[in-house]
Amino acid sequence: MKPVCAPSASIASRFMSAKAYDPTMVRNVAIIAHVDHGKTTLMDKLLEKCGTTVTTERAMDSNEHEKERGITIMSKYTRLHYGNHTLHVVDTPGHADFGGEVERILSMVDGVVLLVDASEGPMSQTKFVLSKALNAGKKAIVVFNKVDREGHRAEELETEIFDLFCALSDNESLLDYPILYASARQGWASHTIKAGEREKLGVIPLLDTIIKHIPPAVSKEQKDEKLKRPFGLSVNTINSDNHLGRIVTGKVEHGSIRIGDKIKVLNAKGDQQGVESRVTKLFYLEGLTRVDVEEAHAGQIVSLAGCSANVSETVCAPEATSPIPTIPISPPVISMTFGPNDSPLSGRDGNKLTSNMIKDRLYKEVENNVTLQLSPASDSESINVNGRGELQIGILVETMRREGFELTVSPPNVISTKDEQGKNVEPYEEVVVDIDPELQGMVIDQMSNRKGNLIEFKDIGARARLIFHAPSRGLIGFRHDIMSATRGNATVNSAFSHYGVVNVQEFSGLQKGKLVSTETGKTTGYALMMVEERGQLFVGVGEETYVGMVVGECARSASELDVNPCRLKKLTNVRSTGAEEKVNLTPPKKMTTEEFIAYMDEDEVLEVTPTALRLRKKILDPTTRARVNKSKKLVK
Ligand SMILES: Nc1nc2c(ncn2[C@@H]2O[C@H](COP(=O)(O)OP(=O)(O)OP(=O)(O)O)[C@@H](O)[C@H]2O)c(=O)[nH]1
Ligand SMILES: [Mg+2]
Repeated sequence: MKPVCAPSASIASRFMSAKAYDPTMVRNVAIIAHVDHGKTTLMDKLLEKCGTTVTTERAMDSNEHEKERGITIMSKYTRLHYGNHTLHVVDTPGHADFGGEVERILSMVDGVVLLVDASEGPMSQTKFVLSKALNAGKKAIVVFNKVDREGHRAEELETEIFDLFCALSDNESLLDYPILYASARQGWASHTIKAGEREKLGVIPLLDTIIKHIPPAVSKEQKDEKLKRPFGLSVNTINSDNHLGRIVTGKVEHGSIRIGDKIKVLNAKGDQQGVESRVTKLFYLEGLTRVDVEEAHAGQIVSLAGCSANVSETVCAPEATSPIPTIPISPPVISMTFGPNDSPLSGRDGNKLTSNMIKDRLYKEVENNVTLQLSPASDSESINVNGRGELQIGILVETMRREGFELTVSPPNVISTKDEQGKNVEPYEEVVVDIDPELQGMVIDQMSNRKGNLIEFKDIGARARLIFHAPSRGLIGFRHDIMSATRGNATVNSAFSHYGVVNVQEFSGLQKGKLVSTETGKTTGYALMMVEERGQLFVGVGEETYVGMVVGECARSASELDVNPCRLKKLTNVRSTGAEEKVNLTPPKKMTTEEFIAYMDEDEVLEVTPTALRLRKKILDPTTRARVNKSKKLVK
């Protein structure tokens, strides 16, 4: 590749100062897998082996939601020193909703460690992340994890993995990958599966394989040319710091940078953004701590302060003229509308209430979270948030309510698009359901209501594995429904598979009957005892409710049923006023934000405040709602 421009004198002298640095000793690698296959646990052991004291399990899962939920949500890198080598290792999320986090870091690494749970085998997200890595030309190392478990299938999975590689890539050089067996939990990764032998070297065989198999950050041949070029870094993540301002993180693609150096920002088209500035801080993460440095060079992942670049933009030396190309990421598949809370209880809990505050917060979010996009909503007070799934958007809602926001959130809509021939197409997902064999009929029935096609069926030990292709539109709420129908027996995994033709307009029979309040006030035990006879309650005694709020699910009917959850028992002259009799009620069903998101019907919205989640009809007034519903039916 041609240098962007001839090296200036200052760069030439920088090259001298960078002489001691050898990018061929650097390896940049990401650990990728399906959810829960053990990536972050393996990171703990790599950190320990390279000298970091790890005091908590899954140390890289450092943000609040990650700790609470026990899953990784954001990709995070750390720098490790192994012998004379430097490794930047990126831990990535395995949940399908955060697949974009894997896509966005691929441009920073030169290879991947593909972890596969040796009992579960490759799952929907294994395919997704591997296909993205192979498409980007990244070399892979396959690690069968959880080999400590009884009845694992590591050896028989080898053929399945090879078939998967062949199906995803025809680049022969990428099909030649090493295989290791591991127990991240026990702290070993070995070329042999033989008990007694495999434990001996801990994770050293994996570290050695990374050094041997993953190409260096800069090859020997390109070393001089890459280091001589003007500085260029493609921004992968942004953060803000009260003292330093914006901090941008990415890989130094070429050249070197020192504190005090002049920099500028180029957008993807090569247009300069803002004015030139100077680097005020440079640091990287080593183990779990921040290490300040004076300079950074091609091949290193580093954070810098001193400019206001956005994700995917290029921070570079003033003399550079071209931006660094980035790998495009898949578009969002669902959309939800966020607006101010307009329920009768609005403003009681939160301190961030206005439409402008909500929009500003969301604009800030999408600056860093490139897998989310915003688009105008049908009313000017609201805004559409487009993302990958219910969990991703649910976590955003949860974060905002903890910051003091009140919101109204609509149910998710699947984003359809047009194919090359102009036909309407919508996203389809591959859904993998593992279940006890006697319950498989129930899964197939539920899936056929959602227009899912069974594409594969197999026995995995004592359980059955059913694999479907289904339109994302039909899958909203599927996980919730199948978990309640099977009392938690099913394991459901899904990931985006392809765009398919829209061949059904409506999904009938999925709507649930709701118990809708006709009163505003506090619920009473006496009233709830009667309401409970109609179905499952969402509210307990003494909770605030209002006209149009959904207080439960109706057991028998699929339409809405008006109920009065606030009725007081008529007083007799024997009992004293005010005192409610003790009633025995089944505890109300309390759902999380993302459970509500998956559960809401089209004519409902979720009221979100820092202390409450309330499901309500979009149109609260029953007469207006009945009129609108009637006219909708007539239109159909
Ligand atoms: N038996 C066994 N369990 C393991 C092993 N590695 C990880 N686990 C367990 O698997 C669960 C998930 O581990 P994580 O390290 O969080 O998995 P992950 O791939 O990082 O998950 P996400 O980031 O959410 O996709 C935890 O309960 C771990 O203790 C292993 O080698 N053997
Ligand atoms: Mg993890």
